[in-house]
Amino acid sequence: MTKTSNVAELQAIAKRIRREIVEMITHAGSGHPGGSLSAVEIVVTLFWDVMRHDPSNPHWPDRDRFILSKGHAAPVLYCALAEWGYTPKSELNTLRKLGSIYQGHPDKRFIPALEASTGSLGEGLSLGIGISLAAKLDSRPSRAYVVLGDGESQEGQIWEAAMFGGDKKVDNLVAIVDYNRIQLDGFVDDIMSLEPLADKWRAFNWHTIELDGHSIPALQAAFAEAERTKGKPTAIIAHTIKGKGVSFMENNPKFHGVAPTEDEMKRALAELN
Ligand SMILES: Cc1ncc(C[n+]2csc(CCOP(=O)(O)OP(=O)(O)O)c2C)c(N)n1
Repeated sequence: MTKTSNVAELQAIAKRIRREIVEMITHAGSGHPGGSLSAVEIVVTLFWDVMRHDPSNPHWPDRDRFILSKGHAAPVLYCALAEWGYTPKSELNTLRKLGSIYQGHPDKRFIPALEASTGSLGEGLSLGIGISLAAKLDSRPSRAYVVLGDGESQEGQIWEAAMFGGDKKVDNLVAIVDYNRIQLDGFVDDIMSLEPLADKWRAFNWHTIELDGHSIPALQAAFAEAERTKGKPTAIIAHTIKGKGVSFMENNPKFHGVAPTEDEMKRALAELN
């Protein structure tokens, strides 16, 4: 696997990862397809283009760090780790099986290359802040990228971390909100709206960028802008579609936490060909 900034290549990788996500969750018979599919371009742009990392040296001290705070979207992270050779690709279809390294949520006990075990929502931004501040104290070039859910953003701990990160000027940290507008059992706006979300991050002293979270060029530009931004952490509000790429999953709250059937998998794979 090699890094690339070529948008067509990155889009092809994204499509392949979408197929892998659908297959592994179908084999598992349970899991979270919607929020895995919405975050594909974010994860692909980071792992294939933006982040400094080295699978032959997973604990390279100067590496950039990725934290999937919305840990239930583990399949998208597992695909990236497996494609890069951190973990075996041949075992992706053991997702959620007893003894598999691919547990329902990312678990460092099974995958030491993970930066954090996540799944208890609300914690990842705090972890990212600690990691980013430690890198600064050690004068290392590492940057940290934390992917948050919009439903997750209803957690109080996110805003405590946001306040701290803005005040302490943690400018080697980027929070990406996967704003797919659906949480566990419905639409965020019906349950508890986050709006005005970008203004909230700005008020906490974060450099804030809104974009289409499925646009790889927009993500590339935003990550570059974040790196140029000094004295503030960056929040990227990524407008996405839950279930992106599979017509009957798109914007459908049912596919938050329900696996496709065999028949649905076939239809999904046909669409993703
Ligand atoms: C602290 C905590 N409370 C509840 C849950 C159960 N849970 C799993 S996913 C989820 C909804 C998350 O919604 P969102 O952040 O919007 O994720 P996405 O739509 O991107 O999948 C909830 C409540 C959890 N994992 N952790």
